[in-house]
Parts: sequence; structure tokens; C-alpha cells
Amino acid sequence: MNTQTISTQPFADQKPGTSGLRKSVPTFQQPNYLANFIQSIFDSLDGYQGQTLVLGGDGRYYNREAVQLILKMAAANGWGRVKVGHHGILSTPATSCVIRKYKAFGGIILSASHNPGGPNGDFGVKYNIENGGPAPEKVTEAIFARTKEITEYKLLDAPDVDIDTLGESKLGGMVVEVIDSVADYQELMESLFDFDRIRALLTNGSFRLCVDAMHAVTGPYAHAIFEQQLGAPAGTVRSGTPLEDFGGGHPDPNLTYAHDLVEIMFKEDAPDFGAAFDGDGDRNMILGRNFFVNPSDSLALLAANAHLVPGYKDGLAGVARSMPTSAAADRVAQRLGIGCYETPTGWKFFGNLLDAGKATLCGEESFGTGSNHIREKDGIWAVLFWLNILAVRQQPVEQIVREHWQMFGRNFYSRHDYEEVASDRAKALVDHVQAQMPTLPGKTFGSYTVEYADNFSYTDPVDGSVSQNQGIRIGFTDGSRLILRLSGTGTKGATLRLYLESYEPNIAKHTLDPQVALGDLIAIAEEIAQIKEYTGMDKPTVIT
Ligand code: VG1
Ligand code: CO
Repeated sequence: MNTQTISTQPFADQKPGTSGLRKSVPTFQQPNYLANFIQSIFDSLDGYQGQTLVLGGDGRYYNREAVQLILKMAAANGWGRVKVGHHGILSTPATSCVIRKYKAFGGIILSASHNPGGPNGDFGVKYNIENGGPAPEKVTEAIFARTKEITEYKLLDAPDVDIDTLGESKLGGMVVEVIDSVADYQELMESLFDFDRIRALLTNGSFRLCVDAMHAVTGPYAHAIFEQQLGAPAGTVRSGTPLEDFGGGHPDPNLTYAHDLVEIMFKEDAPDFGAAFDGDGDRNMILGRNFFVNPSDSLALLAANAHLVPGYKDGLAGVARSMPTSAAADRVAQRLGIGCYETPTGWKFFGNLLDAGKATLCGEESFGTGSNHIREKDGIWAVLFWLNILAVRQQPVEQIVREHWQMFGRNFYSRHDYEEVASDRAKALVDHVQAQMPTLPGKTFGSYTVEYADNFSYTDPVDGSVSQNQGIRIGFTDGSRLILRLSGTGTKGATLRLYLESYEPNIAKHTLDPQVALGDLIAIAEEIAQIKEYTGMDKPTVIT
């Protein structure tokens, strides 16, 4: 078997976004496109010779081809061993778990997460470092710099590796180890949660669970854990077979795209608990019977109830949330007397806080929750956490959330997404708002007075690195907030995200629909940003 050195030319568009490089499948299928990016990752790393790489993906179209290419490139570049998921499948949280458990040098995750898949859908590549978490900005910047200069890549001239049989084989001088995609992750979950108690809940004859894997990567994990190990009846997991095109769906667990589950959970005689996950298994949507749990509230609730769960019974070091996530978790942190951190959007910013032991739980408004058990957000983990709480408290989801609001007040929260906006229009909108920023403080809109208007800048408390322009924030004197930012994960035009938050201590008002409670703020956002005019859309594509 020969190592080939293949000449190539740079592509100008390989800048990683919020979470890795995401492009349409046809873009990735261009000759050398994927190889360039993978070689650029390897070139920007130091000291991986002879070390272990973890490799897997969410099973979307092009996953298998990409795995073969990466294996041959890894062998040619001197990696010692690649642990690859069975059939090329590994969820994002499972990859993080395996990197940490086996002290691998890093991992490559093939996924465009919540973006649709299939021949005309999206594909993506993320690199995770040895702590199991997404590469921090200094690494992704180095990779991007390399993509602009690359002239050649290395490839082993060898037949494809059998990734459908567990076990070890040699590829040149490198060992390829096909691993069970679920086992290590399942063992970690068992060490954190009270499985006996959860099993008792799921088999008590009255509690009903419905889990929707959306034909994406969590299917095998959910079948193994909820049905086989914890005793939920067969059929509890819906759409549990990963498909290359996710069955034509959009594997984004929100009220719009997980409509099958939403329908089940909002009908009469609905199950007690419902959950859905995204393409790569790091997001979760939590539903009670006829009840939606906002992800920002979910984070706060997990923090407030963490003492009920074995893995967290000794207390939390702190809680971290992304800037646009509501401040509901801050109130819990304050009550518990623990640290509270506000980071830019994207899980990579939690890594240092977790490594330094400053935060135990982390969350994002975008259906992401996780903890220091790994360095990624984790969908199945979040559901197990909830089930553990339900098993101990023996109350319906809705009652638990309402009691939480009674204790802490309610942070009304909503996110409005405007998808596939023409990029120049989206940029013009941002410029238009940015231009008003200096004059906004002190200005009144109805009963609201602007206290501050800025573009969020974050200084990492551990390594001092600074990340600027992480989203426009307009804060009002009563603590309400409007946030505007452009997505860093979309692949078609621009996606504008408007985040809205207000705080309501009055229990009598907690039953309001968030869209009503936030009505004034929605109108103020329109007045400042003129979203309808700039986007040409009269309503958001997705409302959470
Ligand atoms: C979105 C979310 C962000 C999340 C990111 C990756 O980013 O807002 O909170 O971390 O997706 O999630 P953006 O830049 O589009 O707003 V995943 O599950 O798609 O890897
Ligand atoms: Co994801």
C-alpha cells in the first residue's frame, strides 16, 4: 500500500462556523473539497503521530464515503489508531464520550447537525479536541488559515475498510478499530442516573414515554437505553432507524420541524413525556402532556433539581448559558449561591469553564443542554435527567415547571427565526440596527426604556481569549432583552435570529402565551430593526 501525495488547490469558502464546516452535499462532493479540509485539520494539529483519532457521524448521506476517505488520509498522515463507529455511526455526545474515555488525541464528527440531509441536503465536518469538546476558535482559525494555503494532501492507496464488522484491522501502519456506537455512552449514562428508579417509572403501567429520533443518529441509542435497558415498551422510540436523508425530514427538534411528536403530545390522552433529538443527537426538545418546556427553562429546572440525580447530588460548581439564553438559570444559580457564566453562542465556549471546574451544567436556548460528563451538549442525557427527576418527584412535567416559576418567577422567552433571507438584506438589517446603537440608550418605547445597546463581546475567564461581535443586545431598564444575530450554521442565504426575553414575577400572569407576554417587545424589535421590510417576510419561519 502506497502513500500518495496529491496536488490540490485551496477553496476559499472553508471557514468553520458556529459548529464546524457545513455546506451542501454537492459542495462537499467537488473533487478534493473534503480532502482539503481534512488535511487542513491534520496540518494545524501538533503531535498526533501515533495517536488515536475517533471518527463517526450522524449517518447522513455522504457519511460512509467520507469515513473511507478520512481513514485512508489518517493512515497516510501517521495516526496510530482510528476508533470508528459501527457503520460509521457515532452521535456527537458519544464521540465526546469516547474521546475522553480512551484519551484520544481528538475526533472528527461528520454531521451538519440539525440541517436537512440527503443528496441535496447538507453535510458537515467538526473537529473535537482531546477534552472531547469542539475545537476552540484558535484551532478553527488555524484550520481555516491552512485551507487557504493548502497545495497537497496525503492519501493511502488502499481498498475500503469494512466498517460494518466490529473489531480491529490494519490500514497501512494504522489500526482501524470498529467500535460499538452505543456501549461506552450507555455505560456513562448508567453511571450518572438512577436507572432502577427510571425503570420503575417506565414500567409502572401508567407512565407513557414517547421519544422521536427523527430518523437520525439517536435511534440506536434510544432503542438500547429506553426500550432495552430501561424497559419502556417497544414502539416508545419513533423513527428510530437512521436514514441517509432523515426520511425527508428536517432533524431539528422544535415545534415546527418535530411536528409528528408535537401532534402526539398535544392531543387528548397524550403520553406523559415526549422528547425529540436532532441529526447528531446533541439537542433535545422536552414536552409534557399538552405542554412545551422552553429550553431556557429546562436548563434552569435541571439546575434546581440536580440534587435529586445521583451524578449531581453533591451540588453544582456553577451554571453556564449562552448569551441569548434566558436568565432563568441565573436565578437558580443565585439561589444556590453558585457561579453563573454567560458565553457566546456555540458549545465550544463552554469547554474551558467545564475543564476548569467552574461550571457543571451548561445550556443554550437552541435546545442544547449538557454537563461536565462530556464536552458536548447531549440530547439523551437531558431526557434521562428529566426522567430521573420525574421518577423522584412523581409529578407531571407541567406541574414541575409551574412550581419552578412560582418559586423563581417566569422568564418569558421566545426566538423568532427568519430563514433563507438574502444575505445582503440580512447584512443591511444588521448595519441598520448597528447604526442606531449609540443613540438607543435612554430612549423610550412605550413603557420600556433602553438601558444599554451593544454587540456582545466575551472574554474567556480561563484563558483570557476575546471573542467579539457575538450578537446585538438591546437591554431595557426592567431587565427585558432583545437580541439579534445571524446564524453561523445555515447554508442557504442568511438566517436572522431574534431573541426576546422579559421577566414576570407575578404568578397570576404565568399562564400567558409567551407571544402575548412578549408582544410589546416584538413590536419594539420591528420598530428598531424593520425586519419585515429588510427580509421581505411578514412572519418568522420558526417560532420557539
Ligand atoms: C445554532 C444554535 C447554537 C448551537 C449551534 C450548533 O447556531 O443557535 O446555539 O450551538 O446551532 O448546534 P447558529 O449560529 O445557527 O445560531 V448543532 O446541534 O446544529 O451542532
Ligand atoms: Co446538533
